Amino acid sequence: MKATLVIKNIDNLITLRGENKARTLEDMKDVGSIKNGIIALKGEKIIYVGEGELPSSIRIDENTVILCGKGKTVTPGLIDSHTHLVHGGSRENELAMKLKGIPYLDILAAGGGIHSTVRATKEATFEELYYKAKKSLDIMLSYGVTTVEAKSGYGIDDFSTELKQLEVAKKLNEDHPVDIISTFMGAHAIPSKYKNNPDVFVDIIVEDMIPKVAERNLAKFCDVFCEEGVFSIDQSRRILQAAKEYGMGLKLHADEIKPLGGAELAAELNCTSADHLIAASDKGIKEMAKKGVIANLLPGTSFNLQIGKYARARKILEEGVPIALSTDYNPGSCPTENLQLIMSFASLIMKLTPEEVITAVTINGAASLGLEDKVGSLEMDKLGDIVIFDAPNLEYIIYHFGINHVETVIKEGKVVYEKKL
Ligand code: IZC
Ligand code: ZN
Repeated sequence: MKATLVIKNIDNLITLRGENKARTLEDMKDVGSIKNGIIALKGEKIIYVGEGELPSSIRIDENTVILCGKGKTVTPGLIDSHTHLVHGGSRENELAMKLKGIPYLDILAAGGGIHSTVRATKEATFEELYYKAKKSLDIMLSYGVTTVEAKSGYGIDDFSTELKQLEVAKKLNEDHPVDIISTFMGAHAIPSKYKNNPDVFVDIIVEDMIPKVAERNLAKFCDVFCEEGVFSIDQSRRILQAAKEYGMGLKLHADEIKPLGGAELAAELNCTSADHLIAASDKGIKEMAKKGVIANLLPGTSFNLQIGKYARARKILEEGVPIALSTDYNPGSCPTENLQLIMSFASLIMKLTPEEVITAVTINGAASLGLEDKVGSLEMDKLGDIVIFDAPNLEYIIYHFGINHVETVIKEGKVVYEKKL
């Protein structure tokens, strides 16, 4: 068999080999490191991962791209499994309010926050949204991210804007090297029109929007912002049950700020992931463990909102819940595309080990998007999504924080990003 791309002499090859499923505490310890590793690809897929030299069954010729991993750390492509990628405008005007201590939910209740991004997203053309999101995707790719989840939710009751966001994500998925998995999140805020009768808006989401999104095949998942003053537990349940009937996977913004019982609901509904969990209860965490719901943690949001509290990552792991980590990239509560910074926060603030962190942004991120059989680890027959870090080991990437350590990104067997020196 002829290899089309080989990375050889890799000082620290982190394969994440093992079962294609979300991993918990014990299984997060062994990240399948190989010293003096070598990896070979044919087309978009991995054909060999090992130590030293290639076996004689794999040939190379003058067309084979050969990269050197001396002094480098090589990992699977990173997966950012929770973002609000496609949106109009920005919200730096909220900084002054944040510095005065005005809470996120108060800004939202006063008609700002998400509502201001809804206005900007409605006004933006398809092209404007496309190029703004593309710019963010380019940044994410440069930081080693090869798969991104993207939510709608800045149209809310304006369904054409919801569709516009999902269509932009679909087009970018076709045009851009980064793979995009779309999530319908019309239930992101209560529109002012329905302030006094939010259940009418829930009816519209359930009876009209979800069937139409499903019919157009525009979203793999459905998500709800289950939060005080936004969607209640009962409303969230109704929306997600409807989405399930239409074949969508389920996600939930759960217990981000107030302990409403989102973790419990995510377990009850067998959600693929419950995201945020900053205020999740002990009971909710235990129930998630029983059902195998992935905890998608977003420490950049605690940092940006200055709520002084982070999800209890160690407790969550010790109860047997698998953890994924994401940016939550959005204009209001986490305006950053930098997943490496989130990895540093997760370790230095949430006390996750480097092995737990890399598992959370690779195979566990893949599982939280239902992609664990395709990406998230470096093994035979998986896609050749690979990052070469200019770093001697994993600790270095996490410890030396706030900068980009990526040297080269390979997506489906092709070099798609190279750092300019
Ligand atoms: O635009 O504020 N938390 N939704 C729920 C967000 C943050 C995004 C935003
Ligand atoms: Zn979010």
